[in-house]
Amino acid sequence: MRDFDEPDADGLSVTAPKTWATGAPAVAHALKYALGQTSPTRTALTLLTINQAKGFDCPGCAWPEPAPGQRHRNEYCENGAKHISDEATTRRVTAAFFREHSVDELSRRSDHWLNQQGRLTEPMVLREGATHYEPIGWDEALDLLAGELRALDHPDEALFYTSGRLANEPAFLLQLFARAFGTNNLPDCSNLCHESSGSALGETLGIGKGSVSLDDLHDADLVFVVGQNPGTNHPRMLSALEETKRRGGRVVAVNPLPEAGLLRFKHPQKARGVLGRGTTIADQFLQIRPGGDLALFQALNLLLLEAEEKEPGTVLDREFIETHTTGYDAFAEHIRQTSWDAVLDATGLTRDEIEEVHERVLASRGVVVCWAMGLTQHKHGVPTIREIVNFLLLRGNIGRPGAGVCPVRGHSNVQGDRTMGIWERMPQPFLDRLGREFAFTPPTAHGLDSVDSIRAMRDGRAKVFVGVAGNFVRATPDSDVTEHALRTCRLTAHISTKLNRSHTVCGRTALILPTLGRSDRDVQAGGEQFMTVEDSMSEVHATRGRLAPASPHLLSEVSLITRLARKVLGAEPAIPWEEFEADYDLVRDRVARVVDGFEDFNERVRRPGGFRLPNPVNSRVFRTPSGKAVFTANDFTALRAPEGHLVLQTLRSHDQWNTVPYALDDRYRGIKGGRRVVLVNSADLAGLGLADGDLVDLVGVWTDGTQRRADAFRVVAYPTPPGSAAAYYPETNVLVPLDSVADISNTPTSKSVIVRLERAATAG
Ligand SMILES: Nc1nc2c(c(=O)[nH]1)N[C@H]1C(S)=C(S)[C@@H](COP(=O)(O)OP(=O)(O)OC[C@H]3O[C@@H](n4cnc5c(=O)[nH]c(N)nc54)[C@H](O)[C@@H]3O)O[C@H]1N2
Ligand SMILES: Nc1nc2c(c(=O)[nH]1)N[C@H]1C(S)=C(S)[C@@H](COP(=O)(O)OP(=O)(O)OC[C@H]3O[C@@H](n4cnc5c(=O)[nH]c(N)nc54)[C@H](O)[C@@H]3O)O[C@H]1N2
Ligand SMILES: [Mo]
Repeated sequence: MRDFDEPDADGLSVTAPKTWATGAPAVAHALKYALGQTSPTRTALTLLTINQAKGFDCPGCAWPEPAPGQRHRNEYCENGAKHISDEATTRRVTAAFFREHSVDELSRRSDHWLNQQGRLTEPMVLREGATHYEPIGWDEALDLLAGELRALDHPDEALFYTSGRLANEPAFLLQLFARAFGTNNLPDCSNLCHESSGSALGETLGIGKGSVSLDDLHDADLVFVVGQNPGTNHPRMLSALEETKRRGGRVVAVNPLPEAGLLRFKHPQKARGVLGRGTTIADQFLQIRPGGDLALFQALNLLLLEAEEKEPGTVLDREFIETHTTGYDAFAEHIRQTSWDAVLDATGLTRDEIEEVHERVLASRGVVVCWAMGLTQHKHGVPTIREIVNFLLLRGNIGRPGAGVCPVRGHSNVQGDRTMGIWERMPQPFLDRLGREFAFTPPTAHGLDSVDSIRAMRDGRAKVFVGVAGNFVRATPDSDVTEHALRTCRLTAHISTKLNRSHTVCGRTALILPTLGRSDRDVQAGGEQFMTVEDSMSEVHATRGRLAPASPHLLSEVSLITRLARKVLGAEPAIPWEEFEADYDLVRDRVARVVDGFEDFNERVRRPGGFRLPNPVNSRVFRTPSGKAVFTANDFTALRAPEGHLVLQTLRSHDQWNTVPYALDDRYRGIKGGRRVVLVNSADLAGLGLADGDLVDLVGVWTDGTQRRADAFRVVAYPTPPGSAAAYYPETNVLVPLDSVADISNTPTSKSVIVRLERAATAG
């Protein structure tokens, strides 16, 4: 499928990829984007309060802030600044805009164009059979949605999708509402993101979260950065790694692409960073084949076992293994079967490279492994992360300073949303506490995750879709199938700040319910409110918007959810929705009683910097059935495309935030002015009879014989490992089959799509 009205590849220019990230140009880029969206005063007001103790949490990513006294005046990055300017924009989407543009026309606009129209300003409805959205009052809009929800044969015919933009208070209320209504159908962006991490860590360590703090990272002797592009997606992580290195730690980066930020970093807030060569981040860079990480860690584990055999008692932490783990014997036996030929084939690395990493491990006491989508979005994502846990357990690198697991989260509050109960399979003890607190019996059957929600809509089992933040249609795989699924709904409703494609792929009736953003001031009957978030390292703190709301007609997410709940459930003395809307402290009081680790929530979150949730793993308490950390035996296979095909990964450019491209450049990779590019190494191109600059269609092939097509991509010769390619998400989501998911976690395999390149019939 040709992707809407994306500009043609003609405007595109390609130069050599960069070998360093951040630095002075980054700040200039951020300011340029900010001033293109809003006024200098608003720019100053927003950028100066991002991530400051009394300001708002940067919605750019989930990387933690240093303790209040140690923050930079500008504790944000280029991309966070772009992100916040995008929300603080002075551009507006009004009723007149919707009169002018039909839904059909809007559905043919690009993601970039839709986002550039500005902030949504008033509730809109697309009535059955209509061609255009029209204004609707808040009361009528919520009545309409409540009426459709009440008319369902069963609450499980409703879906409540959320994205990690949602703060804790509305997240808690949303899951409470869904469960009081009678369903656990709470699919979220985490299903598409770090679900594999949650599955693997929950099973092996008893909690699906990372264990390290910023201090642990600084103090580590060795940090692995695996399957992650921090220069673009977590720029502030580079400052942390710079500190690790300053203290003598070492960094090993594992990635199929030589990403700029992994190689060298120039700190934008320090003079030497702006002027100098910057810090070399990776002491060792392993250009691994896609999907090869499980084999790599298995080989490292084999080397550790062999080293221990040679010098017993010097390599493994025997005492830790004995006291705190189970499954070691079966694991060790399995590891001893590892074949080096198979490892080298799967990883594309040399044995020397792997031995060098092994030497670094032996020389290091504290080891931290960080990872993101390069691991989770593969078929074997869960076993890969389990193998990383094995690797850390062997030397007792769990539950002591300077060591541990660090899944680097994406959305600023994606971790908090889970803590608040946004999960289709929340554990029974949580449901019991929730039910006791609010005097009802929550449903116990597991709900639908994101992929299963698409199947349910497709098959007519789900009929009302409510999206709270996010852009479901563009975040999910198999775009044609997903769009069709949404169009079969009786009603689709989106609580959003900005226009996106999900608003244009509508059920029989559709609602746009515009809401306040992070940077907007939130005033309720009980006065000015703040909300709270939890970052990637379990730090919980307040976030408070400072700007006048984008429009006087906006409702906060809390208002929207509580008002909807009242309309659907009626007056319910056990759940004081109206009081919750007036005063978010009252919501936090309830969170304190339902959610582990939130005692005295209101008091503690008002302290500068907030508080850190306890992670039992750090006291070597493992909430697994055996009460111990679990060694697992995992099998790897080499990820290979058939002859004439490539393994395609779908990733982010530097100028996008998830489904929303802010601009059409990817500076560090040398791409300018276009997004329809496919990066392939020169040897593969030669073998395929193609050359840099050619125009091709990407044709996805799937095991059931079905094919999927994304048209008109410019070929860019790029140092990808043999047999693999890369292109941007969401333009390539159309190629990811709905049934191509990670084992156990059900996460789409966005980093391994089998494609072939067909010369495009016509240029442009
Ligand atoms: N500016 C900006 N910041 C963001 C986001 C954004 O869109 N823009 N999104 C946020 C969100 S929600 C998330 S989840 C994170 C995502 O952060 P990342 O995970 O860094 O995002 P991706 O662009 O998907 O990059 C995946 C990386 O994994 C590598 N990779 C792919 N396959 C493999 C593999 O098999 N093995 C290994 N070792 N590496 C592999 C890719 O080459 C790439 O460097 O970023 C968050 N921060
Ligand atoms: N092929 C492929 N697909 C992927 C990925 C990939 O790497 N490859 N990555 C996956 C990952 S990691 C993720 S996390 C998902 C992301 O999926 P989502 O979280 O669903 O998508 P976003 O692009 O973050 O959503 C952007 C929209 O959120 C709304 N929004 C922004 N701020 C707010 C707010 O404060 N409140 C409300 N109510 N709305 C707001 C705006 O209307 C905006 O248009 O995509 C996934 N999809
Ligand atoms: Mo994500």
